[in-house]
Amino acid sequence: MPSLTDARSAQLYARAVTLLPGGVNSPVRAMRAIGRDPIFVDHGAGAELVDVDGNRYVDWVCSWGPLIHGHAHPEIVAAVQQAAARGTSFGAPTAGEIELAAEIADRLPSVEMSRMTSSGTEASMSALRLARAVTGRDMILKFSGAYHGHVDGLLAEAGSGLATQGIPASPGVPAAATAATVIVPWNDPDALRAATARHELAAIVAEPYPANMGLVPPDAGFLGLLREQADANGALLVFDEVISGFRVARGGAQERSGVTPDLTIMGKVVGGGVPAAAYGGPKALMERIAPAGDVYQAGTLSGNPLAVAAGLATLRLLDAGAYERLAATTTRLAEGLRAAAGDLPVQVATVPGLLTVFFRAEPVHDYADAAAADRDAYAAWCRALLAHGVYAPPSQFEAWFPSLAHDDAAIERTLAAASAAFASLS
Ligand code: KE4
Repeated sequence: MPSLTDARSAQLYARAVTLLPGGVNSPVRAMRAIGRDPIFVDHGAGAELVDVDGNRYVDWVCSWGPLIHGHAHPEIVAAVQQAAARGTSFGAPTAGEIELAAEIADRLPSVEMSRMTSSGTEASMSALRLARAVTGRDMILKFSGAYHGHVDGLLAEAGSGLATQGIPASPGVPAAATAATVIVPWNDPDALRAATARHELAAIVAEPYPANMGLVPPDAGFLGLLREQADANGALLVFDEVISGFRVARGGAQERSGVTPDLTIMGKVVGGGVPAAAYGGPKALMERIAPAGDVYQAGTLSGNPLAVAAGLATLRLLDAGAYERLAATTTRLAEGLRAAAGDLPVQVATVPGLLTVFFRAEPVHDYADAAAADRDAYAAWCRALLAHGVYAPPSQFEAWFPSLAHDDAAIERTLAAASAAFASLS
């Protein structure tokens, strides 16, 4: 197997760990889940990432989703450059923020009004604060394996038995914060019904196409059941579309599934790779947010001109054919990976614009299934892919993010590398 020259990455990593926790600014980048040190990036171009040692990779992480047009798209770069030349931040309203809110509303009819934040975590935290204010209730129901950012109350694991109060999943998270969180398994109607029968909820929050336990699509009818159970319980239904939004369809998962949430959390694509996220919903709900209403939420760089410029350019480049092309790329990749895996115990889960390769003989239906996948095999396969010039998500619990920059050549390169990597396992 070819070996990576990573001397410069190793040099940078040795210094990084003296200044940054784990040498990185976000844990998954450290590549610990695949048993190697991180690769430091020099630049990206289209579907390609080039590291500081000059190794070139077909990149299927694409910054975890924002880069739906690939790296350094000239029109997005130009938009950011032009915005920066006029000033990087004002702490005052700009016309671009109105335009971006309008583009969001045009794609997501349920989001009549939105508020921008600088991260998905902030957007999640704010949407749930609004749900609690609107309902006058505290309890939030989430699904095991789903991730909505590092919000204290949502860094929770299921307590003893199903449908009971959550327990902290990280030191530093107060038990009181997770006591208002109830966690049930994904795709489990009985557990969901038991929890909604037992608790008066402020909200049911879900990634409609969960991609933080790897991609585990909802069973037929399950999203509809979330809507029905939220209504029966008097809770809001909150879709976390940070990943699925503007990716699985022009109108995200709520368009593709036909299930409409009360509030939507957005991120990634909406900022085009510059820090930006948002939450939104009907005016009647959103006008509770300060200063229109009494629910406080704020952010120095919320709606930042550079992020707004990148987000507007990104959304406006997503023309009618974009989603067809992205779906075709995803299908081509998924079918090729299944073929390359041959008789190996591998599942390839996919929805348009997203994909996960699980090392497991049976389909993955929930987090327990995902956690039972062979992480060592995934890690070895991922390391082999890197050696063959393909940068796949360095964790079994993440998704691949196809982009419009991934052409047939990128797919062919990936499938050749995947075959070689699968072969190196057996
Ligand atoms: P941020 O705070 O990282 O911008 O967004 C949090 C978030 C919220 N909701 C969903 C569905 C998300 O996937 C995320 C963040 N996604 C991860 C990747 N699975 C970001 C990568 C990282 O943590 O470095």
